Amino acid sequence: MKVLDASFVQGFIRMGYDGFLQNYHERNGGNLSYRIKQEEVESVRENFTPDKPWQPIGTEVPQLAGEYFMVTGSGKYFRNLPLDPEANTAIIEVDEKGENYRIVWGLCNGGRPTSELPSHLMNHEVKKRVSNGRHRVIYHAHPTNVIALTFVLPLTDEVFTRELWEMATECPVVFPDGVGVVPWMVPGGREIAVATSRLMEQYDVAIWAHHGMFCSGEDFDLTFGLMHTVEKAAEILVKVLSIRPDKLQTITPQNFRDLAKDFKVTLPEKFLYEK
Ligand code: 2HA
Ligand code: ZN
Repeated sequence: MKVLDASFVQGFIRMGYDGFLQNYHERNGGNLSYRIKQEEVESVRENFTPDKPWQPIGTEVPQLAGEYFMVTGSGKYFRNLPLDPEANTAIIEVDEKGENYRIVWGLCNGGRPTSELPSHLMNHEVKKRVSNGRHRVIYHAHPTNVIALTFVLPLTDEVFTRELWEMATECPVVFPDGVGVVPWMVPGGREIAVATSRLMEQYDVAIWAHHGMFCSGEDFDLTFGLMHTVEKAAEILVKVLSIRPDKLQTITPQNFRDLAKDFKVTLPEKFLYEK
């Protein structure tokens, strides 16, 4: 099968372009990666040209040895994804040590995988383990309202989770584990990758202060939907804070406990503190 005919490739391109349409990806902002299933690798392997040099990942991901990923390209624009997927994305293979990668398809006009490859692969490694292999998608975007909130809320998991949960009844059901927050750090390297992947042990969402957000999920719909839900809650909060600094009424800790019971989710008590 041609790579572009594979449904995982079509899903990848559609998700990326949907992110552009939501204004999550100005210029070359954001990046997306998908841990390809073994049968999907086999279905497109005839197109691979594994003659490119191995390159250092910049960190170690031994639990991803031998795995293949579809990734967006460094400096590439999500806006251009559907026009030329082969120039803007790549399929990469991780070596047997989990220290190097090589491009086996794509980036046909040259280039490298996403500058955030260390964060993507370290997040994949954690999520593969804690989800028993179910999570396959890591998505980084620059959603406006989440970024705005990192200037006005304390940068703690507890405050971000609670404030976002209060903005829409669906939120604690969609991200019951909450969200983690990484203080401002230099992007692109191992240090921010380590900090983010630590949060991914507990959460499916990590917010990067003054930068953007990472989401993890099982498939393209769930992961895009998670980014969309968190950013929509952030948009409501920005509007509420803009109208008046204090809420007249909200969803209370007891409301959350009642919701958790009926919707059969566990909401950690650390987020249900008295204000
Ligand atoms: O430009 O979003 O974090 C890509 C990025 C880097
Ligand atoms: Zn970014």
